Amino acid sequence: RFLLNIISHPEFIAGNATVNFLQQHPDIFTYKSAQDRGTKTLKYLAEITVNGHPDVKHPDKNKQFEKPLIPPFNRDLPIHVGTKQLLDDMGPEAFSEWLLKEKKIHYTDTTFRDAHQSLLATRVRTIDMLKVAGSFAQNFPQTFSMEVWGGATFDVCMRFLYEDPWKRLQQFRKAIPNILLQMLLRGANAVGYKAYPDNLVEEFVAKSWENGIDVFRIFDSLNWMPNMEKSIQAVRNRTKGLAEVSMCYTGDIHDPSRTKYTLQYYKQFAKDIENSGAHILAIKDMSGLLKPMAAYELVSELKQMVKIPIHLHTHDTSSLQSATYLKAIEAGVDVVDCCLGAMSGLTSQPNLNAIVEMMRFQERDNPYNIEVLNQHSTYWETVREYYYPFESGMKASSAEVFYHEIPGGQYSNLKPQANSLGLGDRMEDIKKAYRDVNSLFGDIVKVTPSSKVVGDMALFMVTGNLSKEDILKKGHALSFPESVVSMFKGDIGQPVGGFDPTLQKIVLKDIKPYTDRPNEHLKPIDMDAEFERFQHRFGDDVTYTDLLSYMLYPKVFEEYYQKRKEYGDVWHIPTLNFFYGLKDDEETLIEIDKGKSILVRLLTCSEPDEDGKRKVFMRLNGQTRIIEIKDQS
Ligand code: 3PY
Ligand code: ZN
Repeated sequence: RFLLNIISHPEFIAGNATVNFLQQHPDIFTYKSAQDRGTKTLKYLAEITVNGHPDVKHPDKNKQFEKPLIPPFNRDLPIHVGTKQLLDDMGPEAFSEWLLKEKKIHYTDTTFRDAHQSLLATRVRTIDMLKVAGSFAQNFPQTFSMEVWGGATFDVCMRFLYEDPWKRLQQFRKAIPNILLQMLLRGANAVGYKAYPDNLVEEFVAKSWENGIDVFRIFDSLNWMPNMEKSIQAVRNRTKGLAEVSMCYTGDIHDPSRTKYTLQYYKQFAKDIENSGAHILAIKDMSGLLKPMAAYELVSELKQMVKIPIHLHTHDTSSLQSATYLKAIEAGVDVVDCCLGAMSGLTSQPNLNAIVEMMRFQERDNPYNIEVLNQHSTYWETVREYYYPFESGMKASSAEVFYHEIPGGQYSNLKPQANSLGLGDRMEDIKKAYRDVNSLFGDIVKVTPSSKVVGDMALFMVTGNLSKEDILKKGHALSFPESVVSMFKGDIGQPVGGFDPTLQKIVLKDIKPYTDRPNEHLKPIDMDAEFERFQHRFGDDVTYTDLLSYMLYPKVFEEYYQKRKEYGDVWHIPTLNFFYGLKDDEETLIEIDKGKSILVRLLTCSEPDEDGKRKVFMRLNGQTRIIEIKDQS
C-alpha cells in the first residue's frame, strides 16, 4: 500500500518527486486510504445523481435551498461544566437529590431525537446536528440534558441514513462534553419492537453508557412493570448513569368515564417505580393527552407520593401543551422536555425558546441567552427544509388527538404507511378505526410497540371495511395481522387489567397465550461466541457494537453493512447531496476525515448505453473521474 501510495500520488505521476518527497508529503502514509474513501464517496454521489435516493420518491427538482447560518461557537473558549460533570462527581443518588432541591425549572432539549422522530420521520442526519452541537454545549451549559439517541433513531440511522448509530453517539459525546446525554429505551424491547434476551438488553445498556449515554429513560409500552425491571437493574449495576423510569400517560384523569387510568392508578404506579430503584420518575405523555389542569393535579399528587425528581415529557399535537407545562411547573415538576423553536410544535415537543421566555422574570426562571437560542432555531428553520420529503403534511395542531390518541412519533409515520397500502385518502377512517381498536382492546397504553399493533389493526380494519362488531362476530374466521396475534399471545407483556379473554380467543384461536415475561422465553446469548461468529462472517473490521446492532436488527444491519462496504462512511456527505445528488456543474466540499476534505464537481452525465449504464463524469480534487452507474429508471 505504501508503495502504491507513492506511485499513485499526483506529484509523483507529474514527475515532481525529489529525494525529500517523503518528508514533504507526510500524507503519503494515509493517502491511499483517503483516496479509497474519496472513490467510494464519489460512487455514492454518482448513484444518487443518476437514480435518486430510494427514500425520496418524488423530489421537487425546482426546490431552492438556503445555506444555514451556524450559531456562534468559539473553539478557543472553554466549554463550561454542566450536569455531566455534576453526575460524574456526585453519582446518581446524590445527583437525584440535588435535582430535587433545585428551585429553577430544568430543560431537556429533544431536538436531536424525539423532535425529528415526530416531525421528519427520524431522518435528521448526524452532520446537521453536529454542526450546532458544540455551540449548544458552549452556550447552554445550564441545560439538564439533551435527548440524542434511542427510540426509532437507532434503526433509522442504519436503515435509511446508512450511518452507524454508535458512531453518532460517540460524536455527540465528543461535541457535548458537559451536558447529560439522554436516550429512550423501550425496556424489554431495548430499541426494537419485540422482546430480546435479557443479557442482550443488559449488554446494550452497558455499551450505551460506555459510548456516552447518561440518562436512560426507560418505559414499557403497556406500563407493565416486569418489562422494565431488568433494564433498571442494568442501569444501576452496569453503569454510573441515571435510571429514569416512565409512567406512560394515557386517557384523562378528569374524565369520569375513563375508569382504568385514574389518579389513583398513576399514584400507585409512581410508587412502584420509585421502589424499583428509579433515580427519576418520568411522566411520558407520548400523545399529548395531559391537559393543563390534569397536569397540575397529577404532578402535585405525585410530588407528595414520591421522593425522586419528576421529569415531564409531552407532544404538542393539540397546541395546548405549553399550558400543561405552565401548570406542571406551578405544581413543582423538576424538568420539562422542549425542543428548539423551528423543530417544535405539531406532533413534536413544545417550543424551548417560548417556554424560556414564558419563565423569564418568574420565580422558577432558568435563564438562557435567548438571542443565541433563537439563532439555533433559525438554523433548524433552514435545515428542516432539506428534509421536506419527510414532513407529515400536518399544517396545524389538532385537538383531534384527544379523540384518536395517536402518539406523536407514530402520527408522522401513519400517513406514509397508509399511502403504501393505497389508503392515503382514508386517513379519517384510519383515525376512527384507531380509536375503535383501542376500545376493542380494552383501552390499552399506546406507545411503541403497542401503538404499532393498534395501528396495524386499524389499517387491517379499514382495508377490509370491518367494524368493531364485525371483529367480535366474524373474527373467528379472520386471520389477524401478525403483530396483533403476537400481542394477544403475550409477546410484548400484559396490559393493565389483562386481555379480554373473549377477544383473545377470537384472535389467537388455538395458540396458547402466556402471562410471564416474554424475555423469560428467550435463551441468553453467548456474546463472546457470537462475536467470533460475527467476525468470521463479516470480517475483522466489524466491532462489538456492530454485533449489538446486528443482534437487535439482523436484516437491517446486513443491508447497512453492504452499503458501508460499497460507499464507506456517508455521514459526512452534506445532506442536500446525500438525498438529492449533484446538479450539473455543482461543486461540493466534503470533509471525509478531520482536516481532510475532498472537492467534488459533477461535470456531466452521459445518456444510457445499450446496457442502460450511464457514465458520470466527475472531478475529484481536480482530477477527472468517470463512474459507470446503471440507470434504474
Ligand atoms: C419511541 O419508542 O420511539 C417513542 O418515541 C415512544 O414515544
Ligand atoms: Zn415522545
